[in-house]
Amino acid sequence: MTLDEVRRRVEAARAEWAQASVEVRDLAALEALRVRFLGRKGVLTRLFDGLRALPPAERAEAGKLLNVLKAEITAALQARKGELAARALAEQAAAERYDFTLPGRWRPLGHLHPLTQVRREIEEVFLRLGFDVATGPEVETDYYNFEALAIPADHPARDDWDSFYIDDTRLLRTHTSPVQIRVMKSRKPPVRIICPGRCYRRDNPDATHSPVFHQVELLWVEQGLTMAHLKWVIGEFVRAFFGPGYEMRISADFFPFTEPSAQVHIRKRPGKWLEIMGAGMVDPAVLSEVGYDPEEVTGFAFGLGVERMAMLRYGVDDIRLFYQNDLRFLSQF
Ligand code: 2NL
Repeated sequence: MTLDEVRRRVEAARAEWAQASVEVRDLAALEALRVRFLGRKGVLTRLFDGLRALPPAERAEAGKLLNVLKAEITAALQARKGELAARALAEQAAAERYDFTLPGRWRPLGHLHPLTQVRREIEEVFLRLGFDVATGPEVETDYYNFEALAIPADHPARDDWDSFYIDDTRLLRTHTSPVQIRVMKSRKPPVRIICPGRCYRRDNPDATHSPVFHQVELLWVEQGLTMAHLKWVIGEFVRAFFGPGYEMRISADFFPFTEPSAQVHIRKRPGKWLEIMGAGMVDPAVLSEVGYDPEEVTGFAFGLGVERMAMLRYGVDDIRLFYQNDLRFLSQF
């Protein structure tokens, strides 16, 4: 080995580097190039190893040449690495850029069932009027569901509440009136309550009947209450729930637990009369049964169907729609 030979090899290595380095497109390729030239078995390492074959007098000169090339390559690698890293970052930023003007992805949002919405609305009307909400069991006894309400076992009126019996004495309540019986038996007058809840009757389902349905009953017992108070409360409800501009009509009806009994219709002129509830003055026999003195206090009650209120409010013509859980129907509320 001679100094001239070292010069030729250094020039060859420089040319090889110049050509290879322009082809580098990414950091991985750059690293491969670094290993190829500066690695343990790299081009330069082999050249440095070759110095040992030179006469000592020429080693320093040859070593300088190699060190210059090594410095060139090291500097070039450093510069190129910076360039490629900056470019990679810019490409990543461009790929991940957010477009804040794009519309968001639609997420279905749940809401309360229309019957729950209507029930709560009815509750709020009466809560504002000073009534408390009372609830009770859906599995009731004969006594609370019928007898305390003056509907004895052999009474033909029981047929009006054709019921689901569990055994000889227990049944699914056919109305929420038993809740009122329970409350009256546990409190002294005055009593001002509403009793919302699920009820059951053995009806074949059709557009206006469902074996499961919901009621809100109201009860006010106090000294000196008359039909005039009943009419006032119902009028307040009609205005709050249906809005202003309704006429109200009260006519005679019959329920075993009220005397007199009434049915209530409303209409918006021009329009037809719509029945919204049954009502009446609590029968003295019912007051006595719960331990109240009918000479001391009077009371009135009414019962309305939540489904019926929802149907009137929203123009729904088939009660079964509330129980089919079809989102095409439910999502409209
Ligand atoms: C209707 C009729 C009504 C009552 C419910 C009642 C409860 C007690 C005493 C007296 Cl504890 N009455 N409730 C009174 C009249 C009518 O409901 O057709 N509802 C849908």
